[in-house]
Amino acid sequence: MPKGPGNKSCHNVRTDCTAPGLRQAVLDNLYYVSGNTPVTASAQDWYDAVAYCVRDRMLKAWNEGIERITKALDLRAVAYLSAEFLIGPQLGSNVLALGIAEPLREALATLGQDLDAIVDGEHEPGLGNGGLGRLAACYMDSMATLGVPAIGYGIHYEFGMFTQTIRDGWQVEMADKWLRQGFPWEIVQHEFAVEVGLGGSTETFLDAGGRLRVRWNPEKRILAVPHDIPVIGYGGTFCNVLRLWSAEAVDAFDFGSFSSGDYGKAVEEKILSETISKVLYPNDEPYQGKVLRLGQQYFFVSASLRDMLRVQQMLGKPLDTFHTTFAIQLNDTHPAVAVAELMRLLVDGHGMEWERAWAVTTKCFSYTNHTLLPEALEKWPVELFGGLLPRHLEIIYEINRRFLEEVRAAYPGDEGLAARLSLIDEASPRSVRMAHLAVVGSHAVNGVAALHTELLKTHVMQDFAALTPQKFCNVTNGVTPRRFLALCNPRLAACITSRIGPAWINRFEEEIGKLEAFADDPGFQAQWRGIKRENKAALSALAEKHLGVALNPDAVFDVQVKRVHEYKRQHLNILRVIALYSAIKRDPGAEFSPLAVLFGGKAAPGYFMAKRVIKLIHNVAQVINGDPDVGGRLTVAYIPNFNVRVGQVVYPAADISQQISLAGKEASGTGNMKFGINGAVTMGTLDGANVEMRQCVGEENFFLFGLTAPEVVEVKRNGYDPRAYAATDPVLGQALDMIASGAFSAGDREIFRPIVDNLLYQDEYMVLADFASYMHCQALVMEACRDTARFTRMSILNVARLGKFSSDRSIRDYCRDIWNITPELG
Ligand code: OAK
Repeated sequence: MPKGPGNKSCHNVRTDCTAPGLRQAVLDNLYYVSGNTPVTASAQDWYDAVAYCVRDRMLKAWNEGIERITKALDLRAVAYLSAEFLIGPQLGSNVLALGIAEPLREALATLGQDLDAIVDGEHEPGLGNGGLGRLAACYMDSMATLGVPAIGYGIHYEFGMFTQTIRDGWQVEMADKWLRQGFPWEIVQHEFAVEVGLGGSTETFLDAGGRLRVRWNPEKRILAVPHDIPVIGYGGTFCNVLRLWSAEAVDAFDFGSFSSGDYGKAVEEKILSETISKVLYPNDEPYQGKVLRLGQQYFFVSASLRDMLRVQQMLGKPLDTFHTTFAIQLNDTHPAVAVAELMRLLVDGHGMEWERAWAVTTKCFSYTNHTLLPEALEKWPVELFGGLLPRHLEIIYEINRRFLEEVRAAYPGDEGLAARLSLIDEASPRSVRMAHLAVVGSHAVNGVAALHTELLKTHVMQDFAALTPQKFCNVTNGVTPRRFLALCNPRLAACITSRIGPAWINRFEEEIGKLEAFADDPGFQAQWRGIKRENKAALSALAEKHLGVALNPDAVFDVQVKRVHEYKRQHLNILRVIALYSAIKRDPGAEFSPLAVLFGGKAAPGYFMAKRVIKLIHNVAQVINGDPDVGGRLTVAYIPNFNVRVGQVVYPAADISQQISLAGKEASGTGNMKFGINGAVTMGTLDGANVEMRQCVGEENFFLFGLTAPEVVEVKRNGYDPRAYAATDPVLGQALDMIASGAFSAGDREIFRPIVDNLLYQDEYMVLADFASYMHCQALVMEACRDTARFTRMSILNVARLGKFSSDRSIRDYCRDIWNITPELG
């Protein structure tokens, strides 16, 4: 018998989905892709072999998808432009989409391998910071599931989001080398690489027809190389592509320098060019001076638009119908320079008249805003912008000139209005307002939750909304029920399916409500609680392994996982924990139902206050977890390196979801939805999508506290004085005193002074104002948790009534209200 992957001939080794066929395919890959046998294979080899086996089975739908976009003349595809796609681990979700989990599990078992262990071992690509990037990935999933032709365009960062480790309670960042072991899901498409210019100058010239034209002579050119990742819809028949660009040198090697002995200079060009896609910027930091970031944005936007124009030309369609081929969605302002770039490509590159080019451009683009925080609105100093993109600055000036002419015609004499609407902020240093460019260049602008859209229209973009009210609309965010329920919570998924059938997986909004009929069924309730307990035990095992902290699966799991930011108010949460601890200390014998308070999330590396809050949480955890008076009834843990993979273990285990941002600050939130569809009950403010979630689940199934957005404005207008709250609320005063006096820092009164002082003397996010209401709410939560049947009913109803928050619904909204596209699969 010949040595090899086995002696059975298998002609369909790349397509067969039976257990024997999959077994053969895995062995084949092991042998021919990584040069191994089951005896020599490492865990990574097994992963690769399984991943390639699964990828093979996606390629039929993949090739049909590419043909669909490049052949159909009457098809409009979405081009989703986003600087971040936080796609998470790929193996499990692709197996789910193809429906091959069971035969694959069986096949691997015959080889002594465990599918779940292989899935769990995947190192995820961290190509996003948080909400915005993960939303883009959920939308890619939904577009593929609904049959909406789409290409996601983004950046193939060499280093994604940093890995967070904790040393002595402090966050320490480590580089994320996600590509070190290769990434089996991507296909590099060198033939579609394009050159992108940067810097240099512009000149005018007369073309053959005697027209004055402008030419940009870039100082530098960088090669953009596409890396394609298939995004397959649930059911496995429809596949879209995520195309991520990496930067390479046009000439990787300068032989002139090499032959004259300057070896360093010979590769200098390569190193400089590659820096463009080197690293993902952590958000929550000021934008000043980040010329590389603007370079990144332009780099991927230019390559993507040129890719789309290539498709347009391949289809043989005239350029002035470009908008009928692509609906281009700007995911926040990071890709907003696309407005100027498309104008440049059409006007300078193809000689189109300005007015025609502008009509095409505005019909193509639409813009989603994802933040109300003024510091997160991108502005680029004119000097920096013009240095890197001289032609684009000229184009933006011309767009602005024409736009302000219209404004002045509509509102004669109102120079204040013109200044407020201008694409250029004239305050020193003069800067380009990217949100204004995005609004002016788009036919639709949306916020991501009803409250957020309302606040955009009445505050942040008030003048634009008055000028062009028809442009503004709301599309409330959603999350994919495939990854965030079916995949991450298989026990609950099976339980739901056993009662209402499996259609909820791709018809969540329509089907999940059927669960409501079982909300009071004692048998179903017991099953529901049993599953939650098993999920808590799984999370406990993880905490035990990584943190050495034992979590009691019979405790209420109360969880806040998200980026650490003052507006999200992790410090309000820890003040609550301190107050509960004080109550136990005051009367250790009193009844206290076991409570595990869990945190997780990364702080931007340069965000001083957020990093100190992480340290405070750790120090408080150490004191409480080690106090014999507490006796394990209250436990605090910080789950390190929160990412998609960790989220998939955390969401299913939560009883209570903490969504406690100051009203008016969180655009939507999506973690709130992920917790909710896994049966956690929200303790939250009327902020972002919480408002709509509460409407859906019913106010009796949501723990509300805190000021409303209008009250926040009102209290601030009257002169907010946080010290007054500390002085009049003894529980709050004591919690602050404990931190200040060093009770959680071995007597060190300095380490947390910045937090306490900030709360007492500034408190921009009104932690102290909401504290009493939060504590009152906490008492109601504890009371509800003690009534098992009541709480289980609340949990079931949260799942049953959150159908709206499927990203499938969001994508249908975009299709109907913004893109004018009909999903092919319903
Ligand atoms: C990141 C950088 C700049 C602007 C916004 C963000 C961002 O991540 N925003 C978040 O987007 C999510 C998806 O829409 C929302 O759910 C979050 O509320 C919002 O903070």
